[in-house]
Amino acid sequence: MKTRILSGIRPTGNIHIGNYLGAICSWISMLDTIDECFFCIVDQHALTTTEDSKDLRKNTLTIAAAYIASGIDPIKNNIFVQSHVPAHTELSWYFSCITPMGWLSRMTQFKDKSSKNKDQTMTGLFVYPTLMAADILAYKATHVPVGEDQKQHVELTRDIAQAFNNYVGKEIFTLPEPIIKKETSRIMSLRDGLKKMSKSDISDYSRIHLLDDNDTIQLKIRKAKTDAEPISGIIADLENRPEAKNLLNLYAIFTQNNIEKVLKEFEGKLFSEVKSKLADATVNHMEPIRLKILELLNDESTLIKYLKKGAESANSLVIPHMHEIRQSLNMLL
Ligand code: AQP
Repeated sequence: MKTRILSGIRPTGNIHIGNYLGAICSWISMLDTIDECFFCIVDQHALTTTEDSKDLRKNTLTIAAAYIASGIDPIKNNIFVQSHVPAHTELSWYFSCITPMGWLSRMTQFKDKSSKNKDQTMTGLFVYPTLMAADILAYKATHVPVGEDQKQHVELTRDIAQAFNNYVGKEIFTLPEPIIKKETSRIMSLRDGLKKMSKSDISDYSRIHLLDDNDTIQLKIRKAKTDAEPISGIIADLENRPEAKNLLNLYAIFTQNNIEKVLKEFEGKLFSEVKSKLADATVNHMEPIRLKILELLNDESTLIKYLKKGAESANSLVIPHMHEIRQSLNMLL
């Protein structure tokens, strides 16, 4: 069977190294082994947090530039904007008609994001997982690379696919497999090692943005929360030191080492030394990507051309799938 991946990032706020390592790098590691890759900028999902809509156009272009600058070739692969492919919202409606509300109420992300003001929580946030299921299943994607936080939504996508197949009495969808890379699946906040790095965290110092310049990266890492203990060479000792674990894990990723080797390098040393070396390694890795993003953003028309080409390929793949889906629902064609 042909392998196909579909994944995406919401164009909300500032894209950060959690998105880069947890999503984009994991996509890049699969480019040679997967037959077809579709990378989406999920602008309709961004509308679930309405405060982000004023910068939607700018953020959409920035995410597209980030994909390309990180190493995704827009000619060989398909980079496109969700709203340029109408099948996503159409299929999402069909799914919302066969998805029990109980399934959606159990989603951790919905519970977290709606807990502050239940009465003012928008319907879009509640049905977000049916749109995500449509994003994946419209393409009949076989694999979905995501960070740990999205695992529950991919599991729900599998349940929705199975429920739809049962409803129409036909194997329309195969169940997609989540792919979660252990080391990069959960990059933590620089201010709180128990919280994931996130675009919506109110503190800019909690994350490193892909557009942060070198001095800002150095400053954010210098200010990152740590403890006063020297580093022990034993992995198990990191379990109660989440901030230390996160910084050492980032150093291991950016220097392409394993955590055991990193612990040996810093055994008995203080965090000032880790931070200084981590800042240099982060700048070395991220600077060329930032410069490339800025260059791409300077040539908007080329960027838009890539996105239109991606949407054409996406539409030509999903149009026959949608025909088959409508037929399975006994709609008049
Ligand atoms: N901290 C993280 N570590 C590893 N992977 C992460 N991802 C997000 N944060 C981390 C992965 O990035 C992809 C796209 O995320 P998204 O923008 O679509 O939604 P998100 O998960 O809600 O991202 P943020 O940054 O946390 O945004 P806000 O704060 O707006 O909710 C996904 O594959 C995700 O796993």
